[in-house]
This record gives sequence, structure tokens and C-alpha cells, in this order.
Amino acid sequence: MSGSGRYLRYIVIAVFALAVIFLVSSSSTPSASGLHQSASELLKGSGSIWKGSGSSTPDKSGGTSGDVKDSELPKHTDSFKDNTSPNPVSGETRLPATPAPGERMNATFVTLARNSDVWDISRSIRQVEDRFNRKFNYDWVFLNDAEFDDTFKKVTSALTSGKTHYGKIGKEQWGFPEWIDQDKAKKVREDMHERKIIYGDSISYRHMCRYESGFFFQHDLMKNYEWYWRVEPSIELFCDIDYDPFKFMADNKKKYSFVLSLYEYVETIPTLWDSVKKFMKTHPEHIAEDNSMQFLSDDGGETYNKCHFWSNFEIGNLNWLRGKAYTDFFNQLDMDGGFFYERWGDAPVHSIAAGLMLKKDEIHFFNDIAYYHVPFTHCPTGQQYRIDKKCHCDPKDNFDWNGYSCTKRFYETNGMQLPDGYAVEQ
Ligand SMILES: Nc1nc2c(ncn2[C@@H]2O[C@H](COP(=O)(O)OP(=O)(O)O)[C@@H](O)[C@H]2O)c(=O)[nH]1
Ligand SMILES: [Mg+2]
Repeated sequence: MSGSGRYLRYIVIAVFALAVIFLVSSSSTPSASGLHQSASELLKGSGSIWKGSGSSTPDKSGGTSGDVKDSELPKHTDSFKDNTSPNPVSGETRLPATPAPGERMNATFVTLARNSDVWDISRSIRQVEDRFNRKFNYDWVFLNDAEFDDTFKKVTSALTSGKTHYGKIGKEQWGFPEWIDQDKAKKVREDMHERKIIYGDSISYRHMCRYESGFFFQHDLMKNYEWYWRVEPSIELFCDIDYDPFKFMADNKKKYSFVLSLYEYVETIPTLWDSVKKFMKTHPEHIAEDNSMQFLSDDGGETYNKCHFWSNFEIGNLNWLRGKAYTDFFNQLDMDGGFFYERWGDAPVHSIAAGLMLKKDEIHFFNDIAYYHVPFTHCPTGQQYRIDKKCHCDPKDNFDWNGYSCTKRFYETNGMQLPDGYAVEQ
């Protein structure tokens, strides 16, 4: 027999022996401690099962980070330098990722929160992951005016399927600017307290509204992303989201989106529209020709009708917010001082900016994203849709066709047909 024939025989015998050993070992019953060990090994991320073997986005790095989900995403994390805390558990206890095929956008969830919000934001994250992100594995950026504590980081990073980043907000973006008259601002708060205006006496709420209006998209952790999806504590998602809304926005040239709209409390924004009119005069070049003035005003721009998109949910384009038009707009409002001399909310600020500086068709209403933030629900109109998407909201709670909602006005502004089912569900 030739040398190569002998080698072939050795290889066949070796393969046979290995197969026998494998069959014997896999049929034997593991001891309790053996079971325990393999479970803990899985949790440690050392087992390939946890890292998504068989998934369509295997970990190309070969590392043991457990971050299966970012392997096909743009590598934007490299440039994070400031305020980034490493993932405290290295992805070890995260939800198993079951990624949907297809490309990903350069996008992230973003949440502003306090450490005390940990359990309320956890409920939100769990729903966002269950209904959408466990299939898409987008990152999550958490921002806070204080340092996030270990509990916040551990709990939230365990619940998310994408990478998590935790950032602290600088003092200059969460404090009184030097041109604000502190005494005047204090008197306003006392007066609003007397008049029982919601959050009227709160300093931190004002910093929050100013931060969400003008700064969150400038944070170092946000700079490398193009798209954001804002999530607040204690929200709910009621239907499956089987497609990628970020990609939808990009593919359809949308810049801003909403699910609920309503009228703002006039007491919080008495002079906001004066500021806006001043801006329109000084910066006519920023006003879009085919804008949504009809959504914002009933008299061609003379007065504001208080309609706004509710900004606790937003999917939007960060480059638009970082661009010259929005920057000029925010700076003008900020100089006028209404975040402190009144109580301007980020919702009317974003909405007016989108309504005036974007083209009508750049704003999208996500009828199919079923959502709750106390006290309002958006439950999609159309029974068949709710069945198909496994929705668990009561259509009777839907706010869209209520007299205090501005959503019908959005349809009219855009010449859109009301959704199927409107006639019976309004
Ligand atoms: N870090 C931090 N986050 C805040 C503060 N106040 C509010 N937030 C966050 O800002 C968002 C809006 O606040 P929220 O209390 O939900 O206001 P509401 O929805 O208008 O009633 C939420 O994501 C909060 O977690 C604060 O003082 N510090
Ligand atoms: Mg809220």
C-alpha cells in the first residue's frame, strides 16, 4: 500500500473514533453542577451560542465582548472619547440578539434620564427591545446632568441588545446662560407656582427643555450618529415594528416624525411666537417654501395655534438639528430667554422648527407605531392592522381624532387621506 493510502486509512479511523467519542459524551446525562457550569459559561459570553451563532450577523471581531449586533454597523464608537463609560458588563447579560437581515442606518436611541429613572426607563427599554430593537440591535445613548451610577448602567445595558453609552452633560449646557436675569427668572417661577402651572416652579425642568431643544444632538456621544429615536421613561409600545423606521426615514427623505400631536398650554409660551416671527424676519432664507405653516397657524402666521408634535417620541435626523438653520433658530430663541422667563417646552420648539424649516413631506406621522406616554395613547386606526401587528392597545384610547389632538390638521395640511377605519373609529 502507498504512503498516501495509509494516511487516508488513519484519517478515516480518526474521524470514526472522534464521532464515537462525541456520541457517547453527548448522550450521557450531565450532573447538576455540570449544567450549572454550562449555563454560567453561556452567561459569561464565552459560549458561541450566546454570541449569536447561526445569526446573520456573526461577530467578526473574534473577541469575547458578546456584541454580536454591532458587527455589521458603522464603526462609530471608535471616536467616542469624552464622557463615555465602558459597558459595565461587556454585554454579558444582554438579551440574545436575533438580528433581522439587511443594512443598518447610522442611528441610535437616545434617552435623557436621572439615576432615579432607572426602573421607569427599564420598562420603556424592555418594550422597545421586544417590539423592535431585538431584531435590529441599534445602540442606545443615555445622557444625564449627573454621573450615571452602576445600577443604572448595569440594569439598562442588560436590557438592551445594542451597545450602550453613558454621558454626562456639561455645566454650560445645563445651567443659566449669563444673559439671563436670575431675579426675573425667579419671580416667574414663583408666579407660575401660584398659578399652579405644571412644572412652572421647576428649574431642572427648564434646563431639561432647553437641553432637549438645543443641545442633545451636540453631545460627543451623539456626534457620530445621523439618526436618533428619543425614548422617555414609562412609555409603552403596543404593536410589533417589523421594519426599520430609521431606514424608512432615510429612504423617504424624512427629517422629523411624530406619533402624537396636541395643543400646548398657552401659559408656558406667551411670547414664543413673537420670537419665531422675529426669526422669520431676520432669517427668511431658512424658511422652507413648501412648509407646514397651515399646521401651526390658522391665520397665515400672524398667531400660533399651539399645535405641536409631542417630542417625548421622536425619530429624526441629527444633521438637520446640527445644521445652520436650526442652530440660528435655537440661538435666537435662547437669547430671547423664554426657556427661563417663561417655560418653553422642547416640543413646540422642535415642532415650529420642523413646521417652518422643513418641507411638508419631510415630516412623517408614524401611524403604525403604537405608543403611550402619560396621559395619551396613539393606537393605530384600522382593526386589521392591529391584528396583523399583534397590538395590545385599546382603540378606544386612541387620541388622534380627539378634539385636543392636532393630527387631523396634519392630515389636512398634507392633503392626506385619513387612514382606513377612521370612519368607524373616530
Ligand atoms: N438627567 C435628568 N433628566 C431629566 C431631568 N428632568 C427630566 N429629565 C428627563 O427628561 C425627560 C422629560 O422629563 P419628564 O419628567 O418625562 O417630563 P414630561 O414628560 O414633560 O412630564 C425624561 O426623559 C426625563 O427622564 C433632570 O433633572 N435630569
Ligand atoms: Mg415624560
